[in-house]
Amino acid sequence: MDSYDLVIANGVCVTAADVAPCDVAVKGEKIVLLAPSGSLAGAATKRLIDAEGGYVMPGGIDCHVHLEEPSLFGQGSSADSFESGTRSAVAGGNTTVVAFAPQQKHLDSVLAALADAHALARGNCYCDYGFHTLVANPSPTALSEFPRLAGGEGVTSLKVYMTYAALQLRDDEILSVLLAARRSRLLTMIHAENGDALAWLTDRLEAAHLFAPRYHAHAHAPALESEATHRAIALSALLAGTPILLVHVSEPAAARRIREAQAAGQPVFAETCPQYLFLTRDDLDRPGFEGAKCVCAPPPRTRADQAALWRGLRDGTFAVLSSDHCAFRYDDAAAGKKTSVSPAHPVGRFRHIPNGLPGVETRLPLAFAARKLPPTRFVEVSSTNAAKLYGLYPRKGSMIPGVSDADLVVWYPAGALGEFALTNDMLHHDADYTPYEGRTLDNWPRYTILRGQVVWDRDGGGIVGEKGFGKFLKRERSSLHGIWETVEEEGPFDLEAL
Ligand code: DUC
Ligand code: ZN
Repeated sequence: MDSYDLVIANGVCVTAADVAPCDVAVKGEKIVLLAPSGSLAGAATKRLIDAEGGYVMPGGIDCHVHLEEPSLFGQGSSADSFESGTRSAVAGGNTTVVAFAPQQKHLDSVLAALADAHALARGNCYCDYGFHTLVANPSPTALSEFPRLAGGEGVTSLKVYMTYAALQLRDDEILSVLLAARRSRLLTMIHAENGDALAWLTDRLEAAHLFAPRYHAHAHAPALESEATHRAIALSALLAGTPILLVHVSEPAAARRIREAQAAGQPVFAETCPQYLFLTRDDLDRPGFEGAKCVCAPPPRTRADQAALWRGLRDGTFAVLSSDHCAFRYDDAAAGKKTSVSPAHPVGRFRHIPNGLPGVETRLPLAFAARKLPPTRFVEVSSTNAAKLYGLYPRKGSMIPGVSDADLVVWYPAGALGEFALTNDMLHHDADYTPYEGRTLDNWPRYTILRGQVVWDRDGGGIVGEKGFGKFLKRERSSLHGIWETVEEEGPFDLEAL
């Protein structure tokens, strides 16, 4: 019998396509064989893991995390560094994250921003990582750098914002970005909220002395998201169907518009996040200032909206379920949520509450416990589609022998943990809270394996991987649904002439 460095025996393997009891054999950093359950238990030379009937899946890929960014979303600064954020990621079953390299508005170059992000991440990560460029200033320099991003740098996606003073682009600027991105085959991620209307509403609410966290949800009205989503889709269509991905979609009208564009054959993709599936706007109305723990943008909506988003995850409207992890400490008046509290505003001013929630570690366990997706679809939206969308497939997000990295998450057998309440002290981020405190869960990643190495062993030391083992991933162009192969070359006018 051949021998293998690592064998995971007696698991139920789940990919985006299949569910089957089988053993997984690993040599070096790769999966090399899938074989009938129990057949490889004697073939491990270094380590044998008995999955005892638990699920074995490709490691989670969280393609939307904010780590160690400057202050961009109101005041305050990120609680999580690349070190603490990726530590938290592996404890939650993830083997890859894609974070942002933020260009600030006063700077010309996106390559310089990328170099800064590399300097922060290099040698500090527990899991593999890539970067999306964040374009806040589409200067001639920045646009001229796109071919290099897609080529040598391996950064094949970028994000633009339709809101936030520090980041917002006008429609003409978005068009310039989309056209340049199309030419370099970069996927454009869009935060769709109408920033001007939002600022106007915020001023009106403040003029009426409505400052508490719950008014954040009033200012970020659903109509502002659906309007901006519609506009983003129209701009993509204007440029002959240039691919876009709407990030963190929170409400059904936006989802319906996305579905309609998809049905018409437009290359429009979408993401949703756990905060829109498990929180509601009532969470912004927790006593005192506690609602600030759930302030993110867009905000959590209603129970009916949650149900619509689950439907969108099942029916394919949403390709990915990401965390949008963007952690700020709560009880921190210098850099966290409480920077917005003052003697004049004891419940803070919602406009100054840093927007964002911790969630990289809880994304998979929360979605697992919800039991609203078939296992194959769970893998597809939490790993496989992220790999395809962001040019990592099939090295990541799959279990193809000889091809896929041995990036795996092994769950406990059904019922082994019983029901338990989530508490922040179980988590490995540097935030001082989780918005999901007290939620009932019934499973957790038992092992996380990155390129053949166990990096998280819940019962055998917790974090057992090393900081710096996580590698930077150069990404290829997106391959989800062959988006660049099928992109229309002919538009209503000659794009090459623009
Ligand atoms: N929304 C958040 O809540 N945080 C970070 C960025 C964003 O768009
Ligand atoms: Zn966003």
